[in-house]
Amino acid sequence: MAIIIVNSNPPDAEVHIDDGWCEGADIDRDGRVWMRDWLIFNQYFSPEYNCGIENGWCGGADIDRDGRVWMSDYLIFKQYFSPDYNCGKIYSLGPTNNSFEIDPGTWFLKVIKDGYKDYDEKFTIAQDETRIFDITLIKEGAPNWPLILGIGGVVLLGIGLIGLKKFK
Ligand SMILES: [Ca+2]
Ligand SMILES: [Ca+2]
Repeated sequence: MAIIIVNSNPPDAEVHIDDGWCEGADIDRDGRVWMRDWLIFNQYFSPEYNCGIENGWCGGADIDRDGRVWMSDYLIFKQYFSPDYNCGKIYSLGPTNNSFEIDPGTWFLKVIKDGYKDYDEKFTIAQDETRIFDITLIKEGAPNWPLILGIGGVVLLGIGLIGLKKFK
């Protein structure tokens, strides 16, 4: 086993880990990598570095968490693109300011508290390793998501899908 110690400020947040949700390509975590994920992915697809914890890694579209949604993310995304439900599950561990035993491997840590942005971090932990996370949660601000996806978004989706087919 491995051990993670998760502290948060403010305390009393919920700690979840998941097994990667198809390496993070299942952006909306519904169990498959499909149209809704593509919409989110497409919205952030850009060579600019502007993703981080403060914007939830561009809504999760920055799959490899390197700060931008670009080719390295696209390669992971297209690998899992399928209408089948075959992505992972979430494990609820308990409240923060605790230690938890987990299996070694690569995990996504999520710390959730009402009124605060979800904290999200990918980590890899070895057998018998102990890792400490000291997390400062950020207050919820303006909504992350545009409320309306305009016609432009639909057109981009169409172009994107044609592009995806070509690459497949
Ligand atoms: Ca999905
Ligand atoms: Ca990336």
